[in-house]
Amino acid sequence: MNSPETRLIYLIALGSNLNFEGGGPLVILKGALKALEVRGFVIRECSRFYNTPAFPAGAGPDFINAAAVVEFDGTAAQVLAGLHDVEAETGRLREVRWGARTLDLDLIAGGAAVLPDVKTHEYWRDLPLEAQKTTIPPELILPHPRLAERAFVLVPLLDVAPEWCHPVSGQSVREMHDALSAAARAEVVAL
Ligand code: PH2
Ligand code: MG
Ligand code: MG
Repeated sequence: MNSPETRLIYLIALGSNLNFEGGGPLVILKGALKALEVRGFVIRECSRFYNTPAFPAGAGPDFINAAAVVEFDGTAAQVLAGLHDVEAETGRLREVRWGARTLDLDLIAGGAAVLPDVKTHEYWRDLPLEAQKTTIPPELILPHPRLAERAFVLVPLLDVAPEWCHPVSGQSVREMHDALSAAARAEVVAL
């Protein structure tokens, strides 16, 4: 079972770059936060909303991204199931990897947990970009293996969890954010 000081606090990244039932990405993300609350997630902090260019470049319309610190009385697998349910409610089809999506809820971290283990985490973290396009991890990897590379995750996270420390690298969100290029950070623009 989770221990209160670690596994009950989860970091979640939210993204959207398509409309759903007439609502744009901002409406979708706000609706997703409400839907998470209905499912028992306690939203401790939510970042500002940011306009971000799609990754990889040219992959589709700009995203709106945000990040939240949530409390949940359950395991990472249960959190992930809840995120997938909310995605499905919001019209999310399981589509092309990195393609456009109505709602993307990514589990970024669960306290200081490393899943499934440090060696496997490092394997996925160090996988070259080309291989990432064709291979998807068969199991949940936490923290999110691409966390340190993504301005559209780290800039919002800096709003809500600047002191959270990556359990493998030892770097804080602030340190990972500051290590991004100025150009990458500048692409993430608060609404
Ligand atoms: N999510 C992706 C792929 N590309 N690009 C941006 N800017 N924001 C995202 O949330 C995002 C992305 C796959 O999860
Ligand atoms: Mg994503
Ligand atoms: Mg996702």
